[in-house]
Amino acid sequence: MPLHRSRPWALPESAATPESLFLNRRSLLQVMGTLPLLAGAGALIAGEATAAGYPYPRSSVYPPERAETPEKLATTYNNFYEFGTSKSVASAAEALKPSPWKVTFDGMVEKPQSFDAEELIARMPLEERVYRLRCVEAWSAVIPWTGFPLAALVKLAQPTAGAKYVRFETFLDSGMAFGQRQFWQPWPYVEGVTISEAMNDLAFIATGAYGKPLPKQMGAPIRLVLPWKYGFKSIKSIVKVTFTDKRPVSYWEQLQASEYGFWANVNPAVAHPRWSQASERTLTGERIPTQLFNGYGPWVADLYKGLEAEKLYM
Ligand SMILES: Nc1nc2c(c(=O)[nH]1)N[C@H]1C(S)=C(S)[C@@H](COP(=O)(O)O)O[C@H]1N2
Ligand SMILES: [Mo]
Repeated sequence: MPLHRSRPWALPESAATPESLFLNRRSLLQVMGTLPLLAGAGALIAGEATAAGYPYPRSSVYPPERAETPEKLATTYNNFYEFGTSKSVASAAEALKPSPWKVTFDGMVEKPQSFDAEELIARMPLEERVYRLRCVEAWSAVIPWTGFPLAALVKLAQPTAGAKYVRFETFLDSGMAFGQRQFWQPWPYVEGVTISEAMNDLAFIATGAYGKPLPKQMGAPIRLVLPWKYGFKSIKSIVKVTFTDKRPVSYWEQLQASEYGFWANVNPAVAHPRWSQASERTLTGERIPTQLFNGYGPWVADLYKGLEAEKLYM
C-alpha cells in the first residue's frame, strides 16, 4: 500500500521476502496432493471455497493488452494491511477464514439483507475477465479474475432512489488479522464509489483469480476490482455493502486525506505528493508508461463529465 515511511508501520517495498513464505503454503498443498482422497477434505479444513465450476468462460470485452502476470508473482506480492504492511502477506493471510462468510446489504435499500457468500456467488453470472491493476505505489500487474459485475450486486441489493454512493467494508477481527491490532489505524478498511461508477460494467466483484476461488491474500471470498482506479480502491474480503447519500470516507483518506482521495482515478499526469505517477513497474520488472484511467478511458471517462472541479486523480 501507499508508503508512509515516516510512520512506524510503513515498510519499504524492499522488505518483501515473498518466496520463503509462499513455499510454506506450497509444500502444505503438495502434502495434501499426495493424499488424493483427503485433498477435498483438506480444502474444507483450510476453510477454502470449493473449485466447483472453475474455470468460467473468459470475456473478451476489455482487452488486457499486456501479458498476464504469472500466478506465482501475483499471489506472493500483495497489499493486505490486515495481515501486515509488507508485500509478503500470503502466509499471514492463511489465518483468514473465508467460509462461512456473511455479506450484509444495508443503508438506503428496500430491505436490509444478508447472504452467505457462497450462496450469493452461486446466484451470480460468473465469468473470467483479465484486468490491469495499477497500485498507487507505481507497481502493476495483469490478473485474470473470476466474478460478476458489481451492477448485478447493486440490483440484488435494491437501493432506494436517494442512494448516491456505495460504501464497502472489510471484516473487523483483530484476533484473526493481527494488523488490526494497530489501534491507531482506522479499521475496518472502508472504500466507496458513486452509484453510477458501481453501475458501470467495468466495476467487478471478484470471487476468483487464475481460474480458482480467490486465494486468501487476494481478498477471499469476495473483493472489489476497479481497474481504472488506483489499487487501494479495490477493497478485499467484503462483509458489508451500504447504500448511502453521504460520500464514504475511506481507510486511506482517514489516514492521509492530502494523499489519498475519494476518486483516485489513474492519471500519469497527476503526481502523488511524494512520487511521480508517469510510469509503473510491472511485477515482472519492466518499467512502462502509465495510461490515463489505466487505459480504460473509453469505458469510464464519461462518468467524470461535469466533475472537473473535483480532485479526480488522487
Ligand atoms: N481490505 C483491504 N483491501 C485492500 C488492501 C488492504 O490493505 N486491505 N490493499 C489495497 C491495495 S493498496 C491494493 S494495490 C490491492 C492489491 O490487491 P492484490 O494484493 O490482490 O494485488 O488491494 C487493495 N485492497
Ligand atoms: Mo495499492
